Amino acid sequence: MTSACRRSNHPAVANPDAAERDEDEARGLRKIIHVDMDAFFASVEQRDNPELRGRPVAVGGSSGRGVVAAASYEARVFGVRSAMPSVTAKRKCPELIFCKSRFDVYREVSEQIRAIFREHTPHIEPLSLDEAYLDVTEDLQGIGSATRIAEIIRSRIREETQLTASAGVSYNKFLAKLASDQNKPDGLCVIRPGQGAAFVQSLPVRRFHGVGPRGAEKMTRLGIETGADLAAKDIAWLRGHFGSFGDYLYRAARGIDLRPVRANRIRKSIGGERTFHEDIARPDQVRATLEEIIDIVWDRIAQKQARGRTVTLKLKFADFRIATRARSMPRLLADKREFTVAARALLEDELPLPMPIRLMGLTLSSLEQEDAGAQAAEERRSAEQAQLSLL
Ligand code: DCP
Ligand code: CA
Ligand code: CA
Repeated sequence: MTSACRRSNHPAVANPDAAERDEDEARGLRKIIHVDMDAFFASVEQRDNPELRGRPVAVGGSSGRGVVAAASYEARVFGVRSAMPSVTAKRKCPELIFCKSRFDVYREVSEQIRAIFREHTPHIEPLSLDEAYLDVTEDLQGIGSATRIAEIIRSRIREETQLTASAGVSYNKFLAKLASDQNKPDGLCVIRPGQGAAFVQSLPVRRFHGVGPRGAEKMTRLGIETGADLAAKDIAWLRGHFGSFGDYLYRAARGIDLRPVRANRIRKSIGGERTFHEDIARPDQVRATLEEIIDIVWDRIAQKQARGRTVTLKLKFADFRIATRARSMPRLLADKREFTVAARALLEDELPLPMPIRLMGLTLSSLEQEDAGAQAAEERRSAEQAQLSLL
């Protein structure tokens, strides 16, 4: 379609010109790849059963209420799509062959492709079994060109799994995801700095990640069909109609996306609470309950290997009033004993209770990773500067 995105199925893509690359780096632009497997479940079934190759295949139940989970590209020619009732699919394509899903195999392939991603970067954000964002601004093998890395990954996936993947390369997640969809199946698309806004504005808004069919309908009602229509609206108008999603849309329409690739979503707190069948008030009962909650919550903390500085006790009284009491340490709590001491002290300060409680909860916050969060915010700010400089 647009000149921004040439089709390229060959591994031997030349590295982008070195001067151009240095310029991106000087601007502080990131290098993001989005990889997505082609007709994932259906391709796995075709791989494992040669009789299915080249034929229209649907993964899912063929019975009355079944739906199609995945359709092979041969089936798509007939209009068969994911989430379509199987009855409809059969009507559109009488030759359609139905296969049962085999999640253990899909999970295995998913693990194989993630291992390939890890050869290039630790910054991997999976969106589902068959796709992920990779930040290769600084790649582990020092290859330097995101386009080259995407081609290497695609050919490694083919080698290891006998399946094809498509990839999109750009300077943010939003554009990389649009790009991976552009030349499917077995395609690659690169959106270079300076091409993002024009690329986005040429597309129908239903292709934007996060818009969805309902969102697209609402936009049609508002007279918005393409990225260009969206770009014509000011931010106040977008916020008025879409709330905080309006901010995302405003930037997306200009090819700007500040979201970092997140290997693990940053957790702000970890905890648990319990609502009682009958309200409790007696100090011995309240203390015993606290001990149980300490055990449950500490298990979770240990499982996630979380470390934090703040312990918060939450009490909900019979009249539904909620009291929270927190205690912060100057350093990370070392172990369960310190957590217990803090929790008990918080409760003792509230005893005797002014009235019975219906709920008690405990959380640990000011977690270790929050510092990483502050760093990510800083990175976002400089990424915004860099992307704005393209406009
Ligand atoms: N899936 C599902 N139900 C849906 C959509 C998808 O069970 N409504 C499953 C089956 C797909 C897999 O998730 O194979 C990946 O979904 P994609 O949306 O990435 O679609 P495909 O990989 O099948 O096709 P494409 O080549 O368009 O990516
Ligand atoms: Ca896919
Ligand atoms: Ca997918």
